Amino acid sequence: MELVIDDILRTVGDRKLSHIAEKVLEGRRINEEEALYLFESNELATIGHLAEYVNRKKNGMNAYFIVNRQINPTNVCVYQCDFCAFGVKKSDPRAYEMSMEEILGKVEETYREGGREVHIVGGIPSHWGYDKYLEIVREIKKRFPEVVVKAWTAIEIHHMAKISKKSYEEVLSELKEAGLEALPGGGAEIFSERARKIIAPNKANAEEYLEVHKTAHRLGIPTNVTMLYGHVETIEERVEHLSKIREIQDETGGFQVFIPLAYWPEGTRLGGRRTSSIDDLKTIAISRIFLDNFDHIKAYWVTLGEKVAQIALNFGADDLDGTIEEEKIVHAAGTKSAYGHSVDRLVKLIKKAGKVPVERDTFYRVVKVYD
Ligand code: V47
Repeated sequence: MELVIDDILRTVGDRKLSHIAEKVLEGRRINEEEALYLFESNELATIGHLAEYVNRKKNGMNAYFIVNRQINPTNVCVYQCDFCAFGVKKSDPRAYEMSMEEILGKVEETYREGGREVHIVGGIPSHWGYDKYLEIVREIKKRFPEVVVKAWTAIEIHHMAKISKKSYEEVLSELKEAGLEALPGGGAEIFSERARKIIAPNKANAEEYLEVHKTAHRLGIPTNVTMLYGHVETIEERVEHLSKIREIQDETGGFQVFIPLAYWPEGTRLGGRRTSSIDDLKTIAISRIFLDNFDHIKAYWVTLGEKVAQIALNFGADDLDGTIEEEKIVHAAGTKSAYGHSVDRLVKLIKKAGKVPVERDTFYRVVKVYD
């Protein structure tokens, strides 16, 4: 690590950045204004070094992945958010809905291949009752008790509460009883009311999303949290998003990992452009530096692409997500990454990035080290 510190101090050319670097190296928290300064800075290498310094103190040379599968039971969605190319109306020729047998068949495939987790999220169809969400969790857990069910975003939980006229606490307790063990981080998008009004005006707002997560933490359900960036949000709104997350983590400690999600525009009503790799790496690195109370930052290879994800593992990220098998949401919006990866491929990607591949479970317990 000495070498990294020397490099950082040698390359810092401006006084403000130098002051921020000192704070980070001393393990002190940076404030919103300093995070903003980093976003506005072009000193990408310095920011990356600092982020990697923080990451190595937390995770050493480990880079994590999980053998998992994403299952999206339906793409029918009442919300029709402008940034999303996955959700469609029921009448759309692309609309699909998986039967329970199909869902269980996918879980079985994953289980036979050593899968530890199923990550289940989908569209929100108006014809599904609350029981449907409970039944999917219950049936999977009944047939495959060893598989961890990480299911339903805060948006889906909010919807379930609305249609069942129950509180978040009741819904989450009943899902936990049925076998749900963790919540994925999807649906956060960007917390800013201004930007949310443009990209996702109809679904649960930031307060509701965060209240679901806080309730889950109180009930002992760990959750992940995301930020969709690169659409209409400003840099200030990104920092505000990170700040809200850090505040809640201080209160509850229930977030396992932060996942910045780069926006893909193809096939969306919102349109726009792809993020640059410089923006992707900066966002990962600043997240790592700012979120000092998070253990893990995920470089989601689906949105970043495999190459940038590898670089991100040296810019503060310590996790690639997993084998996934069949990613559908970001592929609908044009990502050119694979739909899934074999364990061999993920191990190679991590080794070539200079890190030690570590297979983990949903809760970041080590399953196998590929030394
Ligand atoms: O909430 C939708 C995003 C998310 C687009 O918790 C898009 O471990 C880019 O949340 N371009 C779902 N992104 C994926 C997600 C996730 C993925 C991996 C791991 C975890 C975890 C969570 O995908 C949505 C939305 O923010 N998304 N459309 C798009 N056009």
